[in-house]
Amino acid sequence: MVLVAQMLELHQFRHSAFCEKVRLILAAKKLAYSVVEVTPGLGQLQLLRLSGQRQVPVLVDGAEVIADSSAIALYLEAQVAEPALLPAEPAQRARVLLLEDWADTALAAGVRLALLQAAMEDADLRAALLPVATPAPLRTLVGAVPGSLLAGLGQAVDQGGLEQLRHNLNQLTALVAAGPYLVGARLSLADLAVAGQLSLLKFPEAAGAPLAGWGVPGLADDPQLEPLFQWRDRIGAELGRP
Ligand SMILES: N[C@@H](CCC(=O)N[C@@H](CS)C(=O)NCC(=O)O)C(=O)O
Repeated sequence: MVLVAQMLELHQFRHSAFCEKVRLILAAKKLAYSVVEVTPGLGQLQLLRLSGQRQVPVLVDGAEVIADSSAIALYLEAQVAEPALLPAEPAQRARVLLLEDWADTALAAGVRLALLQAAMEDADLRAALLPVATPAPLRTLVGAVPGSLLAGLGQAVDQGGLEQLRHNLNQLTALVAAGPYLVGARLSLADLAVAGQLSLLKFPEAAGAPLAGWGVPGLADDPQLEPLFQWRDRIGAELGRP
């Protein structure tokens, strides 16, 4: 174990799939960390000074500042070997890295679309999804915007993208029916990247009230996809993050 600091620091938005991915990695490696909840706007300027960019997650390990969930995963893998989240065998490793990249890009884009559509129809959800550190007046304002005003945005919701998401979720369901992990016989970064994204389609208990247990209508309550969300819950429970 060659971490620099006694205690790692995770700069995050609570309801971010990329931050959930990093929290799952930290849990898998059994690493203690403290959380800095970033305030949208001002907090992101501080993040820019700290890390040279404005997005979360950012991990701080003493003088080491690492932005981007994939870079954080590689950093932690290099510093804390066990349990390995990247297989040593080259083809297995390649499968894991390809799936991670797919989860972070195509799956993430589909999940964002589905959540956007659900949020357009639900003012409470819009307010609940805001980063925890969002100032109360802004939270009220966002919650109060009538859904009808967002209808224009609705035009922008790409139905093809939603169809592709459903198709891909069906493929994932087939994969998790075939074995406990997406690649090989052990937990890997692929599982954690996918589980992180799924946590925005059906929020785990760890999301806290009011989002815990809430899911995107039409997906989270689809019986065909139930084994996939059960798989996500099992991965979370295995890491002590129900
Ligand atoms: N590729 C990045 C994506 C991170 C990302 O998209 N972060 C979002 C939150 S989920 C963010 O910070 N958005 C605020 C912004 O872009 O200003 C990763 O893997 O960490």
